[in-house]
Amino acid sequence: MDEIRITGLTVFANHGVLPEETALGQKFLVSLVLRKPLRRAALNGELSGTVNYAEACAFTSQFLRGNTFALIESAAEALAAALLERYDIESAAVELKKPWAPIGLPLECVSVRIERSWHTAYIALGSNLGDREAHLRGAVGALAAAEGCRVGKVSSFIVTPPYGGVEQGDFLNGCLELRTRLEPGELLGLLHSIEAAAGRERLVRWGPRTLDLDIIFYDSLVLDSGELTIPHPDMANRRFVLAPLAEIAPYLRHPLTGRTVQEMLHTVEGSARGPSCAWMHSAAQGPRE
Ligand code: A4P
Ligand code: MG
Repeated sequence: MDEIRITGLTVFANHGVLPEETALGQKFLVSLVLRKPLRRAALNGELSGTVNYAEACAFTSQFLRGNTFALIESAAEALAAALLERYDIESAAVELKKPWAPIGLPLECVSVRIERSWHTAYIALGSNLGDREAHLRGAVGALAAAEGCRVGKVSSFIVTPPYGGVEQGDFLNGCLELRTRLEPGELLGLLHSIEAAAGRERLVRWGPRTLDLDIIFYDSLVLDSGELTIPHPDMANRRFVLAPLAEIAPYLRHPLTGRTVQEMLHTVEGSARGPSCAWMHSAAQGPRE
């Protein structure tokens, strides 16, 4: 990925754990690496297609002077988040050097360097209790309003029979594309809080719920932490996930099997075809089969 690099911007600011650091301030040196495709701007010569580095320097300087953090880690984290929100960039690396760190020993400088990015996640939504559509729409709204999240494509919502053997009402299911600065565990925490706000109770595994939000994909990450499995381990068997996902990302590939969403959907539909497969679609969309 192309990069815009800013090196050694000097800012006098008040970050530090010691009272004299916040009271008196000291010198910081900031270096940034902002990643985004630059070819189009390069060929058009249009400043709007790139990051105006003069403006980015002014913003960075103002941000670090206008806020006070005990840790340079926190200052770098907050600055990276602010840069990702402000500019149309894929990632921001921030290095913050403290050449005058008051440690009572001579040193050249102490520094932190972090890199933060936008990620693309796909979230499956499901509800089979209460006003199902209101629960799904509420979840889309809550994700759109959440810090560090931007909702992209949203599928239509489809009515599906319950999967998993528990006798319960039909589900309304959908999928959405989410651009997010959150790490996978943080995203799961956010999904749980949105489920809780919709009155979700965990009584029966695979049982009825006002709202279920599952992470299907997160970039091409493969993760099994015990608490979180990505890609969702059962997604390839679930038409209620694959059908809406195929509407918004048919050519997305499973990072382990290499199969596209559309291919997985065809397999599930092939194996489920028969008189017992009574898939229904939302009234808004009309019958599909
Ligand atoms: N967890 C692990 N990986 C993930 C992930 N990728 N995304 C953990 C989200 N959560 C993940 O989930 C249990 C735990 O799974 C979470 O705390 C998280 O740490 P849960 O939502 O609390 O419990 P659950 O939903 O009852 O179990 P599970 O296995 O998540 O069920 P699913 O997969 O959510 O399926 N039929 C139709 N037609 N439509 C549906 O939407 N949904 C289910 C539930 C069953 N049948 C359905 C539908
Ligand atoms: Mg779940």
